[in-house]
Amino acid sequence: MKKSSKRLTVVLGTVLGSSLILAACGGNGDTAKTSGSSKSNSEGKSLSFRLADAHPDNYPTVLGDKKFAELVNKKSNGRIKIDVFANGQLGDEKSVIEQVQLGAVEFTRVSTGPMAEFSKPLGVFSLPYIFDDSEHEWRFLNSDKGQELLKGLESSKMVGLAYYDSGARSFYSTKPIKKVEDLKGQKIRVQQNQINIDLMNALGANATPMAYGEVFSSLQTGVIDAAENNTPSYVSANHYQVAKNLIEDGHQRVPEVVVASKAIWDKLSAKDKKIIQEAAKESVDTERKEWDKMEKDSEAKIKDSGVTIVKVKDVEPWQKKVKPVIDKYRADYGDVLDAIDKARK
Ligand code: BDP
Repeated sequence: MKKSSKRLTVVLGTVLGSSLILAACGGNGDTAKTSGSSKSNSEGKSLSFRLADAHPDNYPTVLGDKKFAELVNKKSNGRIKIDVFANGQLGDEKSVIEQVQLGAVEFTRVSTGPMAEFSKPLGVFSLPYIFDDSEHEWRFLNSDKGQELLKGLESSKMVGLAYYDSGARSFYSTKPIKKVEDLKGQKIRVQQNQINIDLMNALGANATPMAYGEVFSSLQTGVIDAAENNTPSYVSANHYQVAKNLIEDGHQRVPEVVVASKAIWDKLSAKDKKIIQEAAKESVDTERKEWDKMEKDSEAKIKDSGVTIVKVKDVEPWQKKVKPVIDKYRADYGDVLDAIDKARK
């Protein structure tokens, strides 16, 4: 390890917790807090890792993370422990991704929205109206091409373990929105990537990229007029209490990913890698079931709380407006878009 990067990791370790200091002292193959013999990989050692998630404790992704941690613990007979840090305790998604790249945080569950700035191929999920519904999306995610995108994270110092569900995103505002034209001139918070900025420009709106944790107060104080997300986030982050106009256009389906730090991964034994990979895949079922439940609960809560809901029956005028965005990115994502088309029944 180069001297400068070692110093950076040690500083981060001091700030973020003791497990990282051991990671910085690597070289003998130790990862995070380890004990046991000093073999050149993780074989037989006790390991303790952290997983970061932006959502609160009862949110589907966090319940998925916890299932993942539980399965890893069980499959390793208690030898590998993963502590889930929910509520953005370890930082916003962008900074957590950077920490994962450094190996300072070992695992995270993040949205492919901010991930797109770190692994360009994942930007495809920020393109508008590319999936018909959840079934279409999952057929693609489970296809060879979908899995290839997960694998592609390795060139960005991460290992993609699984996709989690995140439904469809729609707009909500402090101002009335009845049709696509009403978005014109509104200041809309978006996830931090360039495609989202282009998307808002195409709609005649002003894009304001910012971290998820800042959206509630920004809506409340009028820094932004609007935002967009799935209904479980709209409810659990309390955005529905301040932005009371929801228009269900479902412009994006931006899946979540569970990733490991490649710096840590490379030090694991083949057996431990297998345990972790299998556990992540098996946890998807829990997350998806919890997702379906929370989507229904959120819809009910929104209805009961005086939110004005407009359901978009015909998305064609919306698709027309955002076509320049697809045209701009078709060259970059042509093969993936073709695979997405093929995943249509
Ligand atoms: C939610 C994702 C979360 C993102 C958030 C956002 O689950 O990971 O942080 O959107 O809009 O749907 O940034």
